[in-house]
Amino acid sequence: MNTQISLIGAPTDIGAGMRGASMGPEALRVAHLTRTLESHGLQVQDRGNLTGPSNPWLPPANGYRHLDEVVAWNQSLHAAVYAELQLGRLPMVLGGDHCLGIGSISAVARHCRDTGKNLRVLWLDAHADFNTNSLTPSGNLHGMPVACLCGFGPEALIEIGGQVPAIHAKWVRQIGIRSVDQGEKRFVHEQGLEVFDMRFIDEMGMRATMEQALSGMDDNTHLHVSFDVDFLDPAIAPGVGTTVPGGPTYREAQLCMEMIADTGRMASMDVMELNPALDERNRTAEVAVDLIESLFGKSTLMRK
Ligand code: 6HN
Ligand code: MN
Ligand code: MN
Ligand code: MN
Repeated sequence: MNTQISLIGAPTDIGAGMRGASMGPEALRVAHLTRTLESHGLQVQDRGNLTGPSNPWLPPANGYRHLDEVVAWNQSLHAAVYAELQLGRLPMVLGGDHCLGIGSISAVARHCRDTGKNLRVLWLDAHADFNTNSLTPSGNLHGMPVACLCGFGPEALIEIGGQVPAIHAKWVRQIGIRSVDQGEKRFVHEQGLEVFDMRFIDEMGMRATMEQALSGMDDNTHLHVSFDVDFLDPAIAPGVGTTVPGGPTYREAQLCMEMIADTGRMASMDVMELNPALDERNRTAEVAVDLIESLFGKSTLMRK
């Protein structure tokens, strides 16, 4: 795996239904993200934070809240992530809310087109994030990034990566899903997204789930991990805006990350939706850093 990591802070809550994810990047830094990665022999460059429009906190217009601002943040993130990939580095986006997945993953998809790689996206989340402006109950764009990436969304967002759609639904595997809106559910089925929901994880266990979700990759696969911190059970991760009970436990989440690390294929990632305003003494940030450590191959005595 690439050992040259670039941290890119995207301090905004522009697509969320609650304020506070804008403080996510700093909370991850305070939880010693850089030092922790370095302790595993990784070379980390913290590129600091992107800047963009502030949150005007307006109601939806045409089914979208803050569309222009969301576009601006995602354009800037797209450029930053693409630049790091061109330098041969592994970009780690520190969100920020999950609408930023559009800028991040569209850049990864563009890089994969340039280099002839096959893209696989692992979407770790309580939510499918597959709404459109007609399906959304909230107008919040953090509920729509996967749909936008698949070509369903406002023009300015779906074309950020230069090709529409940026990705195909069949490249995506969603894990940990347990909250999907009514219309969104129909659309997920219609588009054939592969969803390993909590029911599946309950019945099959995390190991079999991850074996399936990670199957079919090869030497030419670029694996992108989009980690929405609300993937985790709220008992271990209260610091998110949209908690949903019944998520993976600490150990299940660790196993998920360890199995991703074992593939050696992860080449870019996001850490999204951490909301320090809702956290308790930064403990959700600390859990996120623990899990990121496993994602980069921290292992117990049993392995190397
Ligand atoms: N996230 N499905 C809900 C909505 O408003 O569209 C919640 C979305 C949550 C998004 O957590 O990234
Ligand atoms: Mn590359
Ligand atoms: Mn999400
Ligand atoms: Mn979520």
